[in-house]
Amino acid sequence: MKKCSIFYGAIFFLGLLGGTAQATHTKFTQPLKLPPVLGLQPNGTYNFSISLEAKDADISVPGLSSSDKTRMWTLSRTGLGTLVGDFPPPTIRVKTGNTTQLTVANNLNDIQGTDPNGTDSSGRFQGLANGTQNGISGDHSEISIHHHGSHVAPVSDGWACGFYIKASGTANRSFTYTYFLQENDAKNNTNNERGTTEWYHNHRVDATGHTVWKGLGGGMFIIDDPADPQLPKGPTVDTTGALFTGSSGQVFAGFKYDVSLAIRDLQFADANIGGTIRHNQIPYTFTFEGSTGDHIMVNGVPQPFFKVEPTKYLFRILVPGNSRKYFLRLQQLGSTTNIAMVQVMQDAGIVSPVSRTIIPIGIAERVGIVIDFGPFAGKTLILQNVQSTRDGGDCVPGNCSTATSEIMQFQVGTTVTQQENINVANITRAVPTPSDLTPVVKRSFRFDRTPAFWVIVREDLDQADRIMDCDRYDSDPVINTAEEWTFRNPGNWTHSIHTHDVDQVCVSRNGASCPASDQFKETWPLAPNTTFVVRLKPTDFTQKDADTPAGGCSSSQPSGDCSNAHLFSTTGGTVPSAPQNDVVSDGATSPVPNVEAAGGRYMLHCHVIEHEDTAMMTQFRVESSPDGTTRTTPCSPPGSCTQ
Ligand SMILES: [Cu+2]
Repeated sequence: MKKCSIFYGAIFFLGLLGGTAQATHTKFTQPLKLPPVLGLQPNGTYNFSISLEAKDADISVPGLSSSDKTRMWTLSRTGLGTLVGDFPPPTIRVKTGNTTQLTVANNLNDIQGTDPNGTDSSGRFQGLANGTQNGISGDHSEISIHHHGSHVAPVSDGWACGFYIKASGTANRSFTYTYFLQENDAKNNTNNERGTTEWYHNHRVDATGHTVWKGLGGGMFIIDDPADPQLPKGPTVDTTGALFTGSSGQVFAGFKYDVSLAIRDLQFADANIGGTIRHNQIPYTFTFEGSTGDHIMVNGVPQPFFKVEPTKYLFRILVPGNSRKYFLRLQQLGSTTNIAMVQVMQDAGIVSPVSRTIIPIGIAERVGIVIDFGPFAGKTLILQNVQSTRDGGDCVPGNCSTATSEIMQFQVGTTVTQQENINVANITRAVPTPSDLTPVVKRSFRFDRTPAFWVIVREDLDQADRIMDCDRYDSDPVINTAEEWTFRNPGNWTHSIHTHDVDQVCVSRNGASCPASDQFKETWPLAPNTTFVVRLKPTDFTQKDADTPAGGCSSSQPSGDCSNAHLFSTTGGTVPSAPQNDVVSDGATSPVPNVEAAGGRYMLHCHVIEHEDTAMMTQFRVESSPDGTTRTTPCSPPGSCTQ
């Protein structure tokens, strides 16, 4: 097992030459743009490809001193052939129940040439290809793409510790992920995943922060749910929102009344790239509490305006940034009356509608909301970030500036292109209840911090602080067996707690019943002094072949290569004496893995990226039976295996 000393602090990839840019740009001066959409293919197996390339992003930051383009990491449509890449990355619309493959290629070095900070033969500025984070050595240009919210075989889960897609060499330059888009959630008889708003992002252990900051996070929407006809859709549009006719040069961007809003922040500054000072760059500054910027971007546009029609829109809102949380509120310009936003999607899928006026949304959470602009023809509405309602503890430097208090503007027109007879009140989609999942095992996790790490502690095991270790798994749920997990945050920082592979049903929050808006999720807003209790039932297996080999993560791994994976040292905490026992609800016990046991496969972690990068992750291995056995082949389709 590799050990590595770690230090934390502000590490800049690029020389930060100028002061940070002032957020003085005039808001609501640029139109919202829509990400390109992959997914026009007919029914059948969908195969999509995207390419990681360091390219200029089509970002214009009014008020900054130059027209220099912002160099980002883009997950671009393949064959784009231009200097400008896709930011945000393309939205992928996948049909529920249809096996879908996503091939991701890492072309960072191919695009950048041999000098990561030089210019290539086309004279393009390079930079950002490599670089390290947190002072950890190793190649941080390799990536692993997690389909967030998916129910998927481990090998396609985007493991943080392996199966890396590499930027150099000849091996492992691309990886094809397979998504079955099937799931049994106890109240969905189709066995297909519910329609919802999911997304995809890099998950490379230790070093995800700089890549998320640079742009690696796009939407992945599960469509063709039985409830879809009751949601706004409208005619097809291009990336400007104009009607899509398929003419040359137009890029398909989904549907007029079904709109993706990726809300994130960035900080712009001058930077030295290849010996040349370039403005409008985004050097990443690691901040232990969570990195933030003072510009709010929606789909890559700072505080945009969006021309809408006086009808109903579905907005799929995701927060693919590093750490900033938002408190969404909608008001008409000049009014203090809150306008209702009807939530029809939680993380795990379409649910019966819940009318809301304030919607807190943290990193990696998603909501689908329907806004009826019908009563506001000719008016102007503002989507605000109501910072005064924050739930304490997460107001970090840069997080409370006025520049971040308004997100975007809606300019409501007076005509409707396509009348739709939408009544979201007709959506009646039950979610599983706690009584559907009687737990056999209970586990409790405390999300805490030490001077050098954010940690996850199995409180029921009386563990000392535990540091994420790729070689270790801390929990061993059994297939088709319900468990109850408690997430407790005794600290003063808000976490976003994400469990891979399996959706969870809320049992209680701080001992009370769960809010109607937070019933069925996989990313939980764990505010300070908050305890969530959830239930879950895994239906996928860890594959034995994909386990970390006994003795440590090594290049002998058959399907991937985790030789460059950094394994956190345990210097930040102590390890418990083994074996310990899980507390089983009937009073019996079952053995849990030793800390040095073979590796796990699914992640439970905080999605504040800087917390995740400083060890706030734990692994669980889904076993075939209580004796600890695992399958050697994927369960295909998920949920169809019984052992
Ligand atoms: Cu956290």
